[in-house]
Amino acid sequence: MSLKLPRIYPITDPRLSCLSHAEQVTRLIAGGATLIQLRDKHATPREFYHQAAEALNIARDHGVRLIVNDRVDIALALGCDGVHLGQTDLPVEAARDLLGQTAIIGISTHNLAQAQLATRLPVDYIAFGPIFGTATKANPDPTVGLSTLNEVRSIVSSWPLVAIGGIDFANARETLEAGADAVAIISALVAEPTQIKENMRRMLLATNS
Ligand code: 3NM
Repeated sequence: MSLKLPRIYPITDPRLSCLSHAEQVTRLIAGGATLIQLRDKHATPREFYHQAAEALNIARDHGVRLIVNDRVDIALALGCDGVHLGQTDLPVEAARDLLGQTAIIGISTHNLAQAQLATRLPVDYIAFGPIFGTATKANPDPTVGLSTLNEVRSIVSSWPLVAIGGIDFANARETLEAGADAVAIISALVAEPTQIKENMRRMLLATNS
């Protein structure tokens, strides 16, 4: 069965927010998040494991699904709901073999060819970006814009499609209207730690059609 994505897909960032993954997850859930990705480009695997375990306890208490960025081993060890893989991570097929059929597996794509290729992989959603300029990701691919997102929408037909990169209060709605099923967001939600709950709540309201 095809994955039903919530329209707002928040991603944690401990450096940007100065908060633990668990604390960000708590605040995002309070604001209405139902699917959250843990992303950590700096912690050691052991530290990320412990932080993800803490975050998963909170998510489980609230019936919220948790996806781990890059680390299939951590998702598997903890029994998280899935992984989000980049173009240089473990192959999707290998992750599927390890995590099983019920795990949610998403893949990042950055151009039309990658998006096309992703439709032949055992993934549950395809992410595409960066749609707009972003300072959150190191060495981002070239910005693709809404018209390319719209092209990807037709290439991937009914595949669940996540737009990512530079999405904020000003452009989230038009990004969904350009064909994304969900928008994945870091800085506009978590950069200001005291506003995470309110930002999540406002983002849901701003995109309510
Ligand atoms: N992946 P923000 S852009 C993690 O293009 C990530 O695949 C991207 O952060 C991609 O919402 C990006 O702060 C950064 O722009 C998203």
